[in-house]
Amino acid sequence: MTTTMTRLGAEATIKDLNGWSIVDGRDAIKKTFKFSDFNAAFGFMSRVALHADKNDHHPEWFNVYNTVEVTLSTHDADGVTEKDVKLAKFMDQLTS
Ligand code: HBI
Repeated sequence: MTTTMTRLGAEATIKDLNGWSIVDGRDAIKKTFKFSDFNAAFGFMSRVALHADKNDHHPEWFNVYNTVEVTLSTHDADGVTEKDVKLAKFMDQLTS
């Protein structure tokens, strides 16, 4: 399966997603995930990490205990692409 590298723009993208917002001053999207504890947060990160590496598309993220702050952008395109949408949807599915 091929994935387009066309920049979609963060604004257009979040309409299609659940709870994501635009990063200030950057063509990127972000979402803060909250879990019951560190174990649940790290479980989520582990699942996402394996998926991300398989697809060669990786999140920027920051974890403290039960909170994972995620930023998605396609570095090679310097903006939000279909790859970010797919990864965001994967994360939303894991947490829905
Ligand atoms: N992850 N978010 C993101 N954006 C990229 O452009 C990217 C990536 N992971 C790997 C990757 N690109 C590779 O194609 C190389 O650029 C290392």
